[in-house]
Amino acid sequence: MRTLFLASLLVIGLLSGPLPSSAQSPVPVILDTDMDSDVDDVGALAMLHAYERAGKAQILGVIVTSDEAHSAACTDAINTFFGRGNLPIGVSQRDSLRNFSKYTQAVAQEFPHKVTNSTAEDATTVYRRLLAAQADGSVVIITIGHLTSLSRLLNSGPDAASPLDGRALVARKVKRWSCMGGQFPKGKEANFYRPDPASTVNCLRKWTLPVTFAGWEVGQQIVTGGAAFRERCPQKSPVYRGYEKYNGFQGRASWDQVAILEAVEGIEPYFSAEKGQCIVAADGSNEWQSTPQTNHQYLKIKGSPEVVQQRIETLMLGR
Ligand SMILES: [Ca+2]
Repeated sequence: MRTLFLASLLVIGLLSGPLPSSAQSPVPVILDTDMDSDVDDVGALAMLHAYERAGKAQILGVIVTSDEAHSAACTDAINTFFGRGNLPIGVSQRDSLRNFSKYTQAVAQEFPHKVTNSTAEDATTVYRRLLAAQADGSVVIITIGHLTSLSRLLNSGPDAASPLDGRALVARKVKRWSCMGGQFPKGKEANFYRPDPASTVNCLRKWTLPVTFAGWEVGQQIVTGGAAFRERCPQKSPVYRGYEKYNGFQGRASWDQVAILEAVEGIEPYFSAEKGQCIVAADGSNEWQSTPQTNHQYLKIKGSPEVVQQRIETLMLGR
């Protein structure tokens, strides 16, 4: 009887195809963020923590690509708030820092953290160590800022973590890249051109694995963090304080959150993908070329932006 039962399960499993995503292993991710001028990075990091608690993502570490003085401390404070104060943080810059964020200093002052930009490890060191420790072909890199740190990773040489150079290490360990950047089919978007378009060109030239672009025009349609969000969000939260300090809950486009959604849940059910090739000029402007053989795709919203907006805000609440 038991054998029959197990055989039935096996047949059902074979007939039903792949297990639903909720039953799959958590997606191991490295988040690369410019936690400074805009607040969508706060929402994006909160989403990632919600996914981790739901068993859908495993956050390996966070790379902070910013010259803002409190960007790393703010990132660590958010991680600590969500119970992950042990997460490695690597920074792109440790001196000549500036104060220009509306929210990072307040979040850092009001919520416990251990890491600061001055004391954090170097981004390339952290990227390489995290990748070297993972299974081959497993890691999803999510960039929601400019591409200075990813470019340095690709340019890096062997170190204590791995005898492989950056390109070989990425080719060995990474599964794919989810990138908030660019404007499609053509345009000029901040993560690609400000402040480091040379790194964008370098990354796209050296990247050989699949990459999905969440372009400016997608997140622009999805406004989160407005008055309705304020009513639902606990006040003693770095997410609440971030959005409050940024613009008093007037709402903000969800450029970065779209990349998180796609990185963990995939294209469906919220998006469709256009396959081709993203061409980036030296000034960081980009345009799309339709080509049959490609590792590039960009997202389009499928259905109502309101459905995506509600999904993102629920995750930003940590649910
Ligand atoms: Ca960002």
